[in-house]
Amino acid sequence: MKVIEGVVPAPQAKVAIVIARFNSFINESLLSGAVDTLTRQGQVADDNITVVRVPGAVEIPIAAKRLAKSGKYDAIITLGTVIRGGTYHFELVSNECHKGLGHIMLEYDIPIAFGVLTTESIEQAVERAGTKAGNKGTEAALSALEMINVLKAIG
Ligand code: INI
Repeated sequence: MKVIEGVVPAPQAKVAIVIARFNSFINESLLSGAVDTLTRQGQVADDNITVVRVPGAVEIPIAAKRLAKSGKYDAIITLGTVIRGGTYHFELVSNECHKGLGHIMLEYDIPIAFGVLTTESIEQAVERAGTKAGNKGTEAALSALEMINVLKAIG
């Protein structure tokens, strides 16, 4: 049996992170988790990490598309927080963001890690941004590192 799986260290990797400003007090914790994981576990050089800031989750896909199209990166990590309010807006923002990124990943053949929180409340978001339910930015960075290596291994 031949098994292909990715390891975490990717010392030569170039990674772009797209982060939304909306709900920035949560997103900055996701960014800390992602950068810490890329550098300490992934051994990615600080100079090989590019951070792109956009207004909100709706704008994440177009920035990710431009980065993917540039061919300069091995993976893209997306970070943001969409918190449900009383209206249909939550579905529009989170679905557009998720769907857009899925298309870009396949069209440009580049791993895009989805580190966008979609929660019912601010409390749930805080829990997933470095407190009791872990850090979604860390998880996204780990998945990006693994996918860089698994795609390299597949060839
Ligand atoms: N953007 C977010 O990243 N999270 C949200 O929860 C959110 N809500 O709830 O409205 C949000 N809206 C802004 C949106 O992403 C765009 O920036 C805006 O509509 C301008 O295009």
